[in-house]
Amino acid sequence: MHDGLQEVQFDGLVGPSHNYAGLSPGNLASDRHRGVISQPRAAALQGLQKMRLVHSLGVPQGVLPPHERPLLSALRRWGFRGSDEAMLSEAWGHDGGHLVRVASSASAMWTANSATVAPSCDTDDGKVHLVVANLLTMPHRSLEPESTQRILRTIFRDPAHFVVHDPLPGGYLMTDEGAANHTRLFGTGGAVHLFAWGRRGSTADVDGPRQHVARQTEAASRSIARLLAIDSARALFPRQHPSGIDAGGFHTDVLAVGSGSVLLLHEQAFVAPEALLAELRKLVGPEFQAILARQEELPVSEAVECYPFNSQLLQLPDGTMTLVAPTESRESAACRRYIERVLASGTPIRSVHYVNLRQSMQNGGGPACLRLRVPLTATERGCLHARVLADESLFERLERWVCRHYREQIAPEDLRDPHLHRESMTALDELTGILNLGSIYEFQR
Ligand code: SUG
Repeated sequence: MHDGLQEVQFDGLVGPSHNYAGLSPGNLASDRHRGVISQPRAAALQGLQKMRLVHSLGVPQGVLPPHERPLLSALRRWGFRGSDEAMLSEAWGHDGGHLVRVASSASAMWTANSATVAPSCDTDDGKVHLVVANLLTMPHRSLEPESTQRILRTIFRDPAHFVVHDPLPGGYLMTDEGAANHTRLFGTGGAVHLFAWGRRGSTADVDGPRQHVARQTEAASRSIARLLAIDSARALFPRQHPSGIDAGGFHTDVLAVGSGSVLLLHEQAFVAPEALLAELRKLVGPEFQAILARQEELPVSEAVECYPFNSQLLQLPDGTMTLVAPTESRESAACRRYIERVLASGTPIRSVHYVNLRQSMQNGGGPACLRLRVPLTATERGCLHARVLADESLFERLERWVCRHYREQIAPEDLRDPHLHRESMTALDELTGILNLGSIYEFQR
């Protein structure tokens, strides 16, 4: 990276309503843990622990606030009336409580899905561009973009440096899951952006996944590349492998991760991986290195279960890179061996840190899902609004805040409890003060 450009990791704080509702078909962990009792306090502390680690490695760490949940305004727009309590209780009686579960998910924690980002050095107007993801495929996630947009427009509000684009219109044609399907690589040849997609969107797919839904369309990926205002010669649009999606690789970042001139991938991440890697070598430069895991070395089912490719790949101040990987990928012999092979293969990746994110992992969200990468120059970092760049004292304040407000456990039927909503609003109200965000929530207006 150049010009003082540094990638800031913006992690989503786990919200007070973190629970396991089995809302994401095609995400095998979400399905498997449906109805399990969750531990919101432990979940939020695990997330903060990871942020602390990243910050201690010398990598800039940012935080993004949870969204308001349950989102009572959604219940109101679905036609429920009366006091908050009456509405929750009436909605709970419909469809076995499904609408309340949809309105209660803390899924905004997975900020890799909040937006797609291009750094100012890659865009034609020299500004950082962010496109808010519409997240239209999963109903609970489709409730996020409105708040995400408000939050990102608050933090990245300086028009001299930042452009925050609206989520894409166009419904089923334009379904978009944000940076989870985007990778920026960089080498002596310059920057290259990969925008992966799982279904075409504009035409029927006969060759798509058979069991699970493909969440990102090619039409959406191409729109995002246009909006980001990057050189079209530097954008590639590989297709996610349909068998990878059917195996549970619902986002590209479940089966691949890249940064700088390195790409780690499973052979079922993309269709025709060899052709893609040859193209990347041409564009990124001769230093480009890919470590491809074959099915024999690491079965895709194990990669989906243990998430080694959902590691964060971080550039360290000393010029080397490190992997922040979930502990699950150390517990699996095949994943651990793959990571050892990565460390021994002569790339700049020299170390691995295993982190316990069990609470998020059980919903299909690993280290890479929990962060949005935003490469910023020193000037741009100085122009961020609000206190979202973390340091030790912010971590301490946030940990105390979590311990004060978060429940230890949430069982499925707790979601009907109106106290949970009130407790969450009290917590979020205090958080906007800690992060100096102003009144970003509907309930504060
Ligand atoms: O969209 N899980 C999220 C996980 C997102 C992971 N993100 C990335 N791969 N970047 C999802 O499927 C589960 C919620 C529940 O079932 O309660 C959920 O939304």
